[in-house]
Order: sequence, then C-alpha cells, then structure tokens
Amino acid sequence: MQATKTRNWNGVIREFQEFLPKVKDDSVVTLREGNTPLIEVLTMGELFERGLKIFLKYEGLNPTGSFKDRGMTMAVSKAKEEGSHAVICASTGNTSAAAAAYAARGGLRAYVLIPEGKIALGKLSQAMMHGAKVVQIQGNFDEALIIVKEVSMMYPVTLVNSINPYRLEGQKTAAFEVCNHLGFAPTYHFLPVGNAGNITAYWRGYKEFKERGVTDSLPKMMGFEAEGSAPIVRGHPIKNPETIASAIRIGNPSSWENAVKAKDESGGIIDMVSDDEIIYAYKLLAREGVFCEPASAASLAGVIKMHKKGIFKNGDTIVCTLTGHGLKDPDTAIKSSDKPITAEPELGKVVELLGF
Ligand code: AN7
Repeated sequence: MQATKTRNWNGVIREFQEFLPKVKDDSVVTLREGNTPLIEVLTMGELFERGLKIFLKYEGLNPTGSFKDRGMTMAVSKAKEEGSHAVICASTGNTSAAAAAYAARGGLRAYVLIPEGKIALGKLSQAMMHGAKVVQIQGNFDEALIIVKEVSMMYPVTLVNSINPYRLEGQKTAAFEVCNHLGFAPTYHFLPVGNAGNITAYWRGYKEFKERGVTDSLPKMMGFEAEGSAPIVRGHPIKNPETIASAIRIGNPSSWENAVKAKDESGGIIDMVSDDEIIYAYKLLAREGVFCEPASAASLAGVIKMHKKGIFKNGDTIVCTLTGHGLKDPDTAIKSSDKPITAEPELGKVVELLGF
C-alpha cells in the first residue's frame, strides 16, 4: 500500500485568515490547533426522549487539551510580530498551559500566576514542562489577574489573558467550525462560563458568519456558571468563589458585559448549575466515551437543566462546547469513580473478582 498524502490542517490563523487580524507569516506561532470534532450524542436516550440533536464540540482535542489554544495562537503570534520576548497571564490552569506551550513554540518566555492548590494537576504539569516561570498565589484567580495586569503595564511583557483582544479573535473560530461541520448554525449553543471570554467569542463568530452570508441564522447563547462562582447570575462579584470545577472558579469575570450582551442579543440565558449537576453530566459524558474536565460538563448540565424546564422543540440542534480534556484533572476523575480492585496474578481469583 502506498501512503496517501492528505491535507494537514494549518491551524486557525491560516485556515481562517480572511476572518482574523492579519499576522505576518513568519510570526505565526501554531501547533495546528482547531479542527476539533463535533460528536453527536448517542446514548442519552432516556434523558432526551424527543427528537433533539445534541452535538459535543470536543475542544479537549486541541494541542494542549483545551479551547485556549485557539486564542493563544493569535495572542502569542501577535506578541511575536510586535517584537515582544515574553508573555504573562493569570490562570485557573488552561490559559497557563496554552500560554506556556505557545510561548515555548514561539521562542518567548512565559510567566504564569495560578491560585495555589486550586488548579488541576495536568494543567500544572503542562506549565512546568513547557518551561514557564510559575508563581502560585495564596489567593484566587481574580487576585492573580489584578497583579498580572499591573506587571504587564510596568514591564515589557505581553498580557495574554482574554482582555488581550487577539485571544477572543482566535477563539471565535470554534463557532466557524461548528457551522462548517453542521452546514448551518445550531438552534442553541451551550457553554460553561468563567471569565466569559468564550461565550463572547462564539457569539462574535456566529454573528460574523451570518453577516458574511455564510449562515442564515444565529443560535441562542446559553452560558452556565457554577453555583458557587456565579457572579453574573447573582449580579455582583463573588469574593470567595468555590466549585469543584476549578477552571471556572472565578468571581469577577473580565468579559462580564459582553457575555450579558451575547445573552440579550441572542435571546439566550446565563444561568448556573450546582457541583452535583456538573459531576452528573461529567460522568454521563464519560459513559458516552467522551472524557472532559468538570468545568466543561457545565454545558451539558445546562442542557439537562433546560430540558427539564421543557424549552426544547423537536428538531432543535443543540451544541455543547466541551472546553477541556478530562485528563487535565485526574484527581476529580478518580474521586468520581469506583476504585479499582487489587488481585494476585492468579486466574481463579481474577475471574472471581471480575464476577464471571
Ligand atoms: C475548561 O485558564 O479562565 O468563560 O485561566 O479552562 O472563556 O473564561 C479557564 C476557563 C471553561 C471558562 N472551561 O471559559 C483559565 C480560565 C474550561 C476553562 C472555561 C475555562 P471563559
């Protein structure tokens, strides 16, 4: 058999260049992020008995295991183009992993501030392995963000949190892919909300595709915060946010107003789900063969909550973004599952334990 040379996806900057700010080709820093699969939900029949079509946009399959790669390729490429030698961010984990990887790829230094003891192990290992300078703050994400903003104003280092406008430009490409894979815009788009950058970016992407005549409708944007970290739902910043979904343990989101705009303009909602509802959806997805991190499951938890309220109609197309890979947070996975059984290497014993 002869090897067939197939097309190698070029990453979001090159694939969607007509929709993105220009980047000089030799400044593009890419790990060929994007082109993640849209996976149809098959086995949740007893939950969704009507003719709903539910799709999972599995962003965990990006190079560093989260949707952050789409924005980070833009932000780091632009930083490089502008002659910057270093990037800095505050993070609940995934932004720091992506910043560290893309900075390494582009030959820039990365500095990351994370809340001590509150980021999932996989994410911490990524920032460390890619050679970022990691500072653990004895405080939360919101406090870390205030500090990195100050540092980026005082020193020659580019801020790559989502207040960097290039981040959301890159992230909107996920909405393009959803439309391209479906052939149309979905009826609803569900996603977890932390800093509210992603819901803002998706809405921008959907609107741009419609304005350019690529699609002829817009989805309702359905954002879900975690109950213990739900500043937008409650209408005020949360001083000490808490949730098992550490990625969205955020009390004062940067893109607050834009998220509210996305909700209002699209006729959607911003609501919240409890940690129990998040873990329920997290396990349900795993039983479908799709492993995401807890925060990501807030999107499906939102679908379940809305389905109970009876908002969906037969034939609706629902897309849930699964923002990060399950391997990011092995601790929560292991805590949420039955313990493995230990056995001596003996056929009889093993057969008995397996229950045959
Ligand atoms: C898996 O990494 O804010 O509402 O510092 O990692 O756009 O903030 C992560 C956020 C959802 C929320 N799912 O997205 C960070 C960070 C996962 C995440 C969100 C995050 P936004």
